[in-house]
This record gives sequence, structure tokens and C-alpha cells, in this order.
Amino acid sequence: MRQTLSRRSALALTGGSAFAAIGGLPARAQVPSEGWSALAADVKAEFKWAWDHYVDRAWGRDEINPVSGTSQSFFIAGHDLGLSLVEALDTLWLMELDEEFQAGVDWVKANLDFDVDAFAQTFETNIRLVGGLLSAHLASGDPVLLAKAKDLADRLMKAFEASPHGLPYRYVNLRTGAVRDPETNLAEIGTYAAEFGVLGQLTSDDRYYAAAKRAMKHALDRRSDLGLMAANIHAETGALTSRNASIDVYADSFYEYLWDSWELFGDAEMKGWAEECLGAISRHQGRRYDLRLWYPMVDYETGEVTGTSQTVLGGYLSGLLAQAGRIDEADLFLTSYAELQDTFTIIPESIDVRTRQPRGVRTGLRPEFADACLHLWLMTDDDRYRALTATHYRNMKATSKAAYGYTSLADITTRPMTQGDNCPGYWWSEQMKYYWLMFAEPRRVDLDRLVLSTEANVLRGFAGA
Ligand code: IFL
Repeated sequence: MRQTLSRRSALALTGGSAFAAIGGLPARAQVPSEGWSALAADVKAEFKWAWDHYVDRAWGRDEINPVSGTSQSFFIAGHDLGLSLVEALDTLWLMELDEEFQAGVDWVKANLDFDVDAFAQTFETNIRLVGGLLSAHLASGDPVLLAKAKDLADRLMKAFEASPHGLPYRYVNLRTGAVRDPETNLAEIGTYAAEFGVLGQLTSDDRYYAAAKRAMKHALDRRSDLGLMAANIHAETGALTSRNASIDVYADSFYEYLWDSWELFGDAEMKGWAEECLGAISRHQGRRYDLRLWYPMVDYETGEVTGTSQTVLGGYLSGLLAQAGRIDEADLFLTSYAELQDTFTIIPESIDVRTRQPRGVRTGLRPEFADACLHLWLMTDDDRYRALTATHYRNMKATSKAAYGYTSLADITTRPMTQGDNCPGYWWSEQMKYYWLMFAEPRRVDLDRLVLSTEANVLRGFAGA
């Protein structure tokens, strides 16, 4: 049985909460009839099945289109960087699919070259490729993977260095270091500390973490009296370019990386900022609509609601609140999403919090609900979170499984749901890993030490490491 004492003991320090449950989650977990280990075996079999199709149809390409069996680039049109393969590596390792892991590593060594005269999105390149290479290095100890991660991070550093404020531009040319798109946001300036900090530790070079933290501090220094940050910022002028405080896309992983910097590096200043930000978010953004808890967008100085949409991506906040010991609030926010899962089977990409109705029909094969369940389960050992995740997995399998893998959905309102034709890279790194970690008794990771990046790359916790 998992040892939860170390995480749980952190809870004792955080005290109670003003958040009362609305009774949305089942009081008792429904253990799957086949048992957790059979469910884990099923997840592994599905991952291997999808991997074999990727090898067959899209080897080295960024993403497979699993309905047509075609593939597509993600970062640079017409020039692929093996995105899905890199994203899959540490999941393959955890699932003990060692031949597949080694084939992926061999491809990286033989083919992955970042000396490309083209622009790549700084944020996505970091969380997906730098993070993927680092976690594969931490898993296997292979020094070539670390060298590749360092080479890529050095190229991304140009995006920080071009700004007088150290705020990374949204795009950087991987060969020349030219930058473009200074109009950026909290997520894209503040999601580097975890990967850059680990890279800095492994290479004994403080520059990476210092650059990541400097960019975050610039935004933190511009918090309002309410303690909220506006989500949009200009890399050249350093000025805020909107008044909207958001927990959602454009801000989300900024908050995760404040906490992760504490967990990974013991950075108490980052922990203090995380707690202040979460406190301000809780006080000034958390709102009840028909008793359900949501965090709509608000004016960062007045706290007045400026937008009533919430995306499925916002579910990460439940997991982060749990990590920071705010269990009641985390559970209540998860309940809002669990109700959407019950109602729509697949949680809509975005809803209006006033009506809980979808704002569109497409969905992106999203992992955040399972991410939040994992963190709540790790903190509480309550199997209700595993049961909700089992439903998430089964619903995904019933709706997104296509001829050559798992796909995003084009319309969740039709019956059957209408499939799209794309498997996002994060599917290989995120939800399949969350399912595995929760259903299996994974031998290659110590769950009490586990730290995952926003892309679910394992940055700490491999067994024996
Ligand atoms: O790339 C994923 C990552 O979790 C993130 N944003 C969204 C993606 C998944 O929905 O930070």
C-alpha cells in the first residue's frame, strides 16, 4: 500500500477551510468490477496499441491523425521534431515498455536536431520537448538525452535575453535566436522554472532557473492590492496589456510552477508567492453559481467578474489546490467538473458557469480532470478520485478510440459523438500516465516523491533516482 504520510502530514499544517461540500461526489468509491490492476493492464495495452500505430504510420512525426492514419507537424510546418515520441518516453518507461522506450531514445539520438532555421513557440517547446527529454534522461540516465535538452533550452534562452525585462517572447527562431510576438501571457512567461531548474541542477548552471524566476517575479511585482495578476503582458515594454485575472488558459501553469519550485527545489519564496496567489484567487475569483464553485475571469484590481467562461483546462486548479493543502476547496472545484462529466460524458472544452452549458462542441482530448484526480488522490488516498478517473478513462475509450489511436472530438453533442482526427502530443505524456499511476501499483516511481511538470513529465520520483 502506498505510503501517504509525508504528503498527508502537510495537511495538518493548513487547517480547515470555509468550503462546504455540495454532495456532488459519491460518498463511497466504486471499485471497478474488474479491479484496479486489470484496469491498469487495460491502460497499458491501449497505450502499446496506440504506440504501435504511431510507429507504423507516423514514426518521428509530431502527431498522428488516428482516424485517417495520417500525421501532422506541430511546432514548425513541414519540419517535425518527433513530438509524440518524446512525450511518450517517460510513460513508456513507467509502463515498463522497455523495447519501445529504447526505440524512441534511439530515434532521438539519430534524428532529433534542433538546429532549424524556423520559429518555434517558446512555451510549448519547453514543456513538451525540454521536459520530455529531461524526464527520459532522469528515467534512464542516458547523457545524450540531457545534452539534447540543454541544447534546446539554450536556444530558448534567446527568447528571454531579447527582452529588457527578461520576459520570453512567444516565438524564437531555433537557429538564429530571432524573436517575435512580444504580446504574451502569464502561462507563456511563467512555465519554465520546473524544467529549467532541473536542467540547472543536472548541469550545475544557475542561469536557467534564474531566468525563469526573473520572468515570474516581473509579473508578481505587478500584482494588484487584491493580490491578483492580470493575465496579459508585453515582453518588450514589460507592461500589463489587459486587466483580466484568470486561472484558466493564458495563466494556468504559472501558478503550478510557483508550487513546483517549492516541491522540487525547496524555494520558499516561490512557495510564499504560490500561497499568496492561491489565497487571492480563492478570495476574489472563487464564486458560487447554483452552489457550484467556479473561478471566472475578474478585473485584477476590483475583483468584478469580466467573463463567465471556464474551460476544461481550468480543472488543473483543483489539483494545485490539493497540492497546497486546500483539500476542501480542491474537492469542491473537482465536484463542479465531475458533474459535467456525469452530464456530458466528456467534459466540454468550455462552459458558461452561469448555465453550465457548453460554449462549443469540439473537445481537445483533455487530461486536466485526471490530473486533478491524481493530485487529490495522492494527498488523501481517497479512492473516490480513482473511481472518477476510471470513469474518465472508460468515457475516453468509448468516444475517442479510432482506427489508429485516440482522437480529439469534433462534436460531443451528437450520438455517437463525432470524432475529429488528431491525437495531441500531450495524450502520450498526460492522461495515460495519470491513469497508469492511479490504477497500477507502479514499480518505477515512488508516489510520495513524485513531481510532475505541467505536461506530466516526471521531474522527480523515479524509483532509485
Ligand atoms: O499541453 C498541455 C499542458 O497540460 C498545458 N496546457 C494544456 C495542455 C493540455 O490540455 O500546460
